[in-house]
Amino acid sequence: MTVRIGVIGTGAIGRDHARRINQVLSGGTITALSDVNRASAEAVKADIAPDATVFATGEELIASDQVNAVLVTSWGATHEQYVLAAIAAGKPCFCEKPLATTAEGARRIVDAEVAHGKRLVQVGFMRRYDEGYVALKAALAQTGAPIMVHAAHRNPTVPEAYTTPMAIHDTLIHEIDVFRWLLDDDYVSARVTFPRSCARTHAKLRDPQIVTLTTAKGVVINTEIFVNCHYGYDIQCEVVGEDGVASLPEPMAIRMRLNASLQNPILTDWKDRFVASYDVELQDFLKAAALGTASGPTSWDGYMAAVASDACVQAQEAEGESVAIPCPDRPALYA
Ligand code: NAI
Ligand code: ISE
Repeated sequence: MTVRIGVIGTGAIGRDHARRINQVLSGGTITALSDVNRASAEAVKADIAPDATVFATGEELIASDQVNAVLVTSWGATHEQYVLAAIAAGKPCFCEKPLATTAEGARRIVDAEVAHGKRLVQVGFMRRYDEGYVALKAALAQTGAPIMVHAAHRNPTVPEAYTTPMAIHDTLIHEIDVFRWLLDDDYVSARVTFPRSCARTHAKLRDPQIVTLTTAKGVVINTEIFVNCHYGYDIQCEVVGEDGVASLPEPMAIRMRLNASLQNPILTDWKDRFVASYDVELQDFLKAAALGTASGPTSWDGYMAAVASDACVQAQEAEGESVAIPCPDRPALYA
């Protein structure tokens, strides 16, 4: 069966996911597009999905019988309404991170999916599909029980509208999810400290910042978020265990001996860093959607990430103070 996909939000990642579904992956085709900026949806139709219908609203797209599954790739604050509409229509839905911009919003999605009684939602936490993180998780069997994690999430630059809390719910949210998965653990507290801000930032963005998360098993995770690092897109992670240390591999790159130096290029764009992971996560979505369900990161994972994100934003405001992170009971649907 070819899954007929409707895409809501055809900006950077919506366009890229539409491309991979129509040009790279198997089992899906883009039949519908919608964006509040209609010209953006029309441009994706012209460039990638000539047979797709452009709908005026996401709700009309979800209701259409041209669509059996939905990709929500609009701005984070609009995800909840579309995911809830997809669940109400009984259609599998891939939602980019964040599932919702507040824990309450993500909980409404969990409750709706539980009431539906079957998984319909996959959250776009693509790092769980990254070869490097998968290998790192496997290596933890040899390095022994984790004690500490040292990590960094560095972007060369971010748009002018990016503010201090976005470092958590737009950027750190990837680490928040991937460390829960990597360590098979949940968070109990968060603390944020700020070094002096770098010269390239602006008044509404304290950058960089250091987030310390403590897990239920007592692992302490330090993550640097530095979104004006200038030199490249760089994701680092080192897990210190009882018997050894395991590190996330660097992306494949050609090492050159050139001009009296040993050089190793560094990527500059998230699209390139995780290109293979996006392919694998969406192939997984298409496979499950063909069966009328979803696999991969769940609404519960999206909710738990939102709970931790909210606590981290509070910890930013309480600079240096520890903020507790609740750990609610997991519904049986996500066991
Ligand atoms: P973008 O700004 O390039 O595109 C978002 C699009 O959504 C725009 O075309 C905008 O007009 C449209 N839009 C906004 N509100 C809408 C609404 N109510 N209904 C329909 N369309 C609407 O943003 P980008 O970078 O593509 O990000 C989109 C989402 O994807 C965000 O949630 C972001 O966090 C996530 N993302 C995930 C990444 C990952 O690595 N997994 C990487 C980049 C983005
Ligand atoms: C962006 O939305 C992403 O998800 C990227 O993976 C992340 O590195 C960046 O900081 C976010 O703004």
